Amino acid sequence: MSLALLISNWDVAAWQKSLVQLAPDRAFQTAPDILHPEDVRYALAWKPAPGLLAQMPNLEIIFSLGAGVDHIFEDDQLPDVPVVRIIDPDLSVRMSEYVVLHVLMHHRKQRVYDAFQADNVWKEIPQAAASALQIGIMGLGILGIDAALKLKNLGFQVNGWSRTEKSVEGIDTFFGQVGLGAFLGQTDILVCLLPHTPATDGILDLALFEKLSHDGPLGKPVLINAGRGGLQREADILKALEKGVLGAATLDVFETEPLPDSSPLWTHPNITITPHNASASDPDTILRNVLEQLEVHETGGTMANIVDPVQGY
Ligand code: NDP
Ligand code: OXD
Repeated sequence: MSLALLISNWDVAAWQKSLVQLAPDRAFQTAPDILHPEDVRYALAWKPAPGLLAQMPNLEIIFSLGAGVDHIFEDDQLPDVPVVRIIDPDLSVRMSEYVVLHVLMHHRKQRVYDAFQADNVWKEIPQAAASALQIGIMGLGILGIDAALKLKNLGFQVNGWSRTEKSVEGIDTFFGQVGLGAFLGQTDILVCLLPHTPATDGILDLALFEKLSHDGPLGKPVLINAGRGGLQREADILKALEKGVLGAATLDVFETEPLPDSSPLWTHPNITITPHNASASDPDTILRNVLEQLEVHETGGTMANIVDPVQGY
């Protein structure tokens, strides 16, 4: 019985090398060469080809090689086996680095200074205190809470929004549809760390941007989305920037990835783009996490981080 590495869009060779080093005694097959699907007991997946998992009759567990599981639940032939996701300090630290970097970039107006430097301009512009800025984290889960606490430590006012009620010391929390309007109204920089599910699909649209605070120290609100591309309506982001409903955006994730060459997002002066690398999955770290979970499972224990298929995250 073997493992299967089902990976698209990442460097498969790095994962194979790491798996051989960390688990030399475990046989594994790698997509697309799954020659013996009946041998596969555990699938280690990142964006597996739709329908592939259904071809494995003895599959027991699907491990997502990242925090998100939308890439697995999108498969309409998904076998009825547990899906386990990654919760690991390495993912949280990397994501918080990204969030802090981009919040500070907008707060300290770094893109303006980059433009000044290109023209040899020595000029200082007024700078608000961090404590004057309200950062709203949409998705107060494992990654959202870590980022929220780090931003709080830097002196920002931090709010968080989740599906169910949450209490996090030092953070003002809001939840559900009833809490969304008040949360947005107190947000100068919106950081989205939501999962992509049917309930959150396209949530980042013009109507939502219009509810953000428009009288904060930055003049216009800013969007940072490192959750998933399916959360955002890119035409609405462009419209919001054009109308002055948003002042700027940092986007790590896109409706179509890789972002097509023809996308107007690439050249917009107020958009910062990164290639879905806000919190990259490091093969050694992630595979260690998976192998520890397998050890628990195979010795009769209960694995952690099993995803609720009803909520889809
Ligand atoms: P969690 O499941 O720990 O947190 C998700 C949060 O979103 C929870 O607070 C949850 O609410 C909230 N949420 C979910 N659905 C809704 C809803 N309908 N309305 C309001 N709130 C909702 O996930 P993680 O923090 O580990 O990861 C979050 C996402 O980040 C991943 O799903 C993935 O898409 C993305 N990600 C992106 C990466 C990148 O490199 N760009 C890397 C890693 C992850 P509640 O607390 O009530 O359950
Ligand atoms: C993840 C990701 O979900 O890298 O972990 O996007």
